Amino acid sequence: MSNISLSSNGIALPNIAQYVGHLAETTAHSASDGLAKEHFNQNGYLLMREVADRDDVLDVREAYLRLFDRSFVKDGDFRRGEYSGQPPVGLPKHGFPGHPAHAFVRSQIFYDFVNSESFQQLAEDLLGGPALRVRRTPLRHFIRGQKAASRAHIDRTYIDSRKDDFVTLWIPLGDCPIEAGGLVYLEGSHRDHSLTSIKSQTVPTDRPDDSRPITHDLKWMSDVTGNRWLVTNYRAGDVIAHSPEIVHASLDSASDMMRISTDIRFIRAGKSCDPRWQQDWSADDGY
Ligand SMILES: O=C(O)CCC(=O)C(=O)O
Repeated sequence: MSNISLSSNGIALPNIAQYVGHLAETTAHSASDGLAKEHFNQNGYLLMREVADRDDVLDVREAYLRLFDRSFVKDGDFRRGEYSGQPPVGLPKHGFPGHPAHAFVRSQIFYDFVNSESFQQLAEDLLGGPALRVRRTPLRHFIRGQKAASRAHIDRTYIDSRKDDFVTLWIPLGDCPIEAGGLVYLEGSHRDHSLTSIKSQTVPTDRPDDSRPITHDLKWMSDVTGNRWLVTNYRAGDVIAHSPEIVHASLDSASDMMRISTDIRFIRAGKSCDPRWQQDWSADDGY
């Protein structure tokens, strides 16, 4: 593991083998063969490279960033999308009505991207049959220095569904090296039934009034479970599918390369979908 310092929500995660490992990846570009599916069932995730066309992904990144002032991106390069060091001024909070992310998840280019055949096929291969895309599709955007990241959680706490009926595809919209703060997974946690009892312990949390995240302290989580956090350098075109049961979180962004991503969910056709997730995402919707 390279020598970079890692943290999540401002709390250090020691970058040593006791706490951090690499996500396994498959060479498959689809999950139609049994091996990829076996990998998913065994690991709780499936990391695949070059599932989406790199240029298509960068088109989406660029179209989103073009909704901001040119001064926000280094050298005015919206496609690369490095942070210039000048935060946008006068905008509502990320994803609230009036913020570019709120408009963007309602745009044609975003709809076309998230409705790509390759994502649909991947979800159907993993679910083993026809699936429907869940409409609420967040657009995440993290900038270096914010000390803000996704807390350790499982998806089933946020969306009401049976675990076998539902899959999430996390898609970086651009290159996302480890230091840019991509998604990290707690190894083996989809099979760890002691996790529910963890919630009854005294758990460090920076959100005492919100019972959905497990904790913001990834080192603590690793210490109590004995499991490592798995990381990777994501590239534009990669997709990682994960089970609703696996614990995941994200790291703080410490890179000029802004972390922009989306997470698409699919539910097995014929199964009821959490009604709160049937509208376009708005960061103030509270779900
Ligand atoms: O991108 C993030 O930081 C969170 C995404 C997430 O939790 C998910 O895809 O389930």
